[in-house]
Amino acid sequence: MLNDVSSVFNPGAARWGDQIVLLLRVQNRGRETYLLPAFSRDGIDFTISGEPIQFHGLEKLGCRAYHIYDPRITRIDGLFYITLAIDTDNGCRIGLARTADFQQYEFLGVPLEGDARNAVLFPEKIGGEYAMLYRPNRTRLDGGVASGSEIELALSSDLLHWTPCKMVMSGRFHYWDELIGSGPPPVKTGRGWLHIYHGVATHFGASNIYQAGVVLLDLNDPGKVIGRSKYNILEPRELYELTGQVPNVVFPTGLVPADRDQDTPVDDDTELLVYYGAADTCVGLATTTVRELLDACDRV
Ligand code: BMA
Repeated sequence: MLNDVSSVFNPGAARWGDQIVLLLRVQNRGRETYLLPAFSRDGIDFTISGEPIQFHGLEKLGCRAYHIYDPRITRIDGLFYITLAIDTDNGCRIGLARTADFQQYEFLGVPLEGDARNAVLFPEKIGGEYAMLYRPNRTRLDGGVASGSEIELALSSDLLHWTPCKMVMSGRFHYWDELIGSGPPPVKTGRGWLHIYHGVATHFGASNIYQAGVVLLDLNDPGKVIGRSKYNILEPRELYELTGQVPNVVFPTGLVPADRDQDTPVDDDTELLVYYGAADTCVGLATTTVRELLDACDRV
């Protein structure tokens, strides 16, 4: 059991039977990082399960994992796939894990080479292949962490071996989304794959501002952007978003359609629960609808 926790943020989210599961990123006062599952029937009151997750097979990483964090969860064929960021001596790596029951977790490996973060899986094969969005880290924030301004697409026939495919979208310099990275996994709608991403404005002296926006990707070609919000859809305004371990941060990582069976496709009226890290200190919940997000995706 973890005692004296300093911060709980950036959770992955999934619907599991009649419950919503969050995989919480938890830090203690040693600034060690743990992932802990939490369960809820209404998506608001969560019960945190006692023990931090242990990944079986983590030796496949081939080096020491200092922190495993920012999980994103995608259900594929009844199993839950978890994409992870892993801090190692060689920089940040994407990790891929799997669970059937949120009790046993199997580490499957590192799907792509190189320094990268913010990987998310699409929930089904597209054109015969599994698809993943990820963000190579080719930039470094002033005095800070490795980051990047391009989201890319990788494809796989078996979920284990991945091939980089193409650059999907870039940051817009001087505006709200200069550096970018995927948020929660994409959601299939009648008009395209709806995908929330985060953008960082780096041109303010005192602090970087982490915000969220939305992009629409072609249903049959997820590397093709067909709409993108000009403005952010969520920005730090509340005190718990403005101050904390890292100020001025909203960082969405979990999205669950409200009140529905997980196998029912969403429609425009579907309400969405968006879980996000606030100031790298706590978890926020924002609600919206598919229609509201589609409307925010200006044509490009
Ligand atoms: C990003 C990641 C996130 C973090 C965010 C704000 O680069 O490290 O885990 O929430 O910065 O600090």
